[in-house]
Amino acid sequence: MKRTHYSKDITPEMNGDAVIVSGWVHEIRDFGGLAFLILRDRAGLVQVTMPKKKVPKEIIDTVKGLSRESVVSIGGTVKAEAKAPNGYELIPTEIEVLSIAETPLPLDPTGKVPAELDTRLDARFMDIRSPEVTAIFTIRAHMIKAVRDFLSANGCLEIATPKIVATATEGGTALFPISYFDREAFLNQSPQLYKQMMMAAGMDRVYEIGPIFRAEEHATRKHLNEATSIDVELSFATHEDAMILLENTIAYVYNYVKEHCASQLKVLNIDLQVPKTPFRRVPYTEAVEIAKTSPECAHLELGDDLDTAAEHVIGETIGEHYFIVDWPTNIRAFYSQAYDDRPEVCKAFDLMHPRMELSSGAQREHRVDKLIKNLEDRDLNPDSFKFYLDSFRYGMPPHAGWGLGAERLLQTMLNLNNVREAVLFPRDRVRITP
Ligand code: ATP
Ligand code: AMO
Repeated sequence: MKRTHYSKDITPEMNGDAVIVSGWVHEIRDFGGLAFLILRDRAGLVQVTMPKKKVPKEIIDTVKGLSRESVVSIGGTVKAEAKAPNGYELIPTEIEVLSIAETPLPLDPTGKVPAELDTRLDARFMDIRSPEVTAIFTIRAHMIKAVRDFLSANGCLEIATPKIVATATEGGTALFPISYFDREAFLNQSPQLYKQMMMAAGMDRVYEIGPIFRAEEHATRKHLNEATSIDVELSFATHEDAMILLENTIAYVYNYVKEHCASQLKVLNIDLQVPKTPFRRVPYTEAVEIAKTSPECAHLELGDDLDTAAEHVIGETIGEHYFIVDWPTNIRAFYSQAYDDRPEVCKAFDLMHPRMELSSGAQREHRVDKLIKNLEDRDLNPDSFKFYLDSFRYGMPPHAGWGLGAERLLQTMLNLNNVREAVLFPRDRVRITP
């Protein structure tokens, strides 16, 4: 039997048509003279209705012998029925049993028996069957497509850079060392050095959507050890150009998801509000002042990095997406460019959602002598960055860019409690399977 339709593609107007659907046994209800099988596919549910008088006994017996979550194909006739979930039901004429599910199930994919996130992640293949989780990953796929469409329409070329690398780029978060023949190597923390080298290569505007690895030791609701970064780098551009592209990317993604994922948003009970652009630019000094209005952040001093508590106070005060700009030079990465007339402040920015940081970026230091000084000021050895520095010696345009965490973008858009819910198979300190 070959599937003809997904559940959502069948409508009451198809009354009388013959169709074949395939999927999982979501539920069986038996009322003696009348039995129902609710079949679930990726797109939703189909009510298969079996009045004893109208449906062959073999089919009813087969259905009654099925365990929940078994896989079947069912052929039948569409019948318009206002009381059924999508305004139609299916009266079966054929059934093929493709896989019998063992019992008991590791999880209840109907969600009627709630489970802890850890239990869900242990049986992730089953967890993803639930309509809510299917909706999250359907939206994730659309979100990534929207990013690709938008960046490519804005003249960015997609690139792929190595994930096995020789150096750190993001001080602070630790590296994962790997065994690489007889040499020291690491998993990449960011495509930072490589996307910048593409500016020297003349690629002009590039983006990459790929994995980044961070050996974060702590367990939080917003840190993963393997995350997906959406990276952009733009030549002949300033940090302001980069921020404009970033806020427009966010707005485009929200609009796209609102338009293309209405049914998934409904499953998740989300009334998606598209953030208004331009986002407010809050200078770092003002951000510190806002944070210090809370006793929890009274200890904060100018020059400190903004911790999670400060992010929360500022986020609650501003209440929508915003940028923090003009950071102290010495707490930002070496590749950020300082203002020439006030070198203690740099052209770096963070894009914030009221709940957390979504993205970091900057105008980059493209003058090699100043870049080497930046490395030395941070006790980094320029020799370790030779391959990178060389690309600045023979014609490097001014450039700017950003890195945006895909999981945090999805987490904040769908108001997910834990960033792990935005990854199929999250990696954290304790989890490397499944
Ligand atoms: P960046 O690496 O650019 O700071 P981030 O988003 O990982 O980005 P934040 O989430 O803003 O950083 O957190 C700020 C700092 O606090 C980070 O160094 C982070 O690793 C650390 N941090 C966050 N939550 C915790 C926690 N619960 N325990 C310990 N450290 C934490
Ligand atoms: P940064 O280190 O701020 O900047 O990372 C950019 C964005 O990536 C996401 N992110 C994470 N998401 C989940 N778990 C993690 N452990 C994690 N670490 C980072 C966040 C963060 O805002 N090279 C710069 C970017 C640039 O300047 O272009 C960088 O990596 O959403």
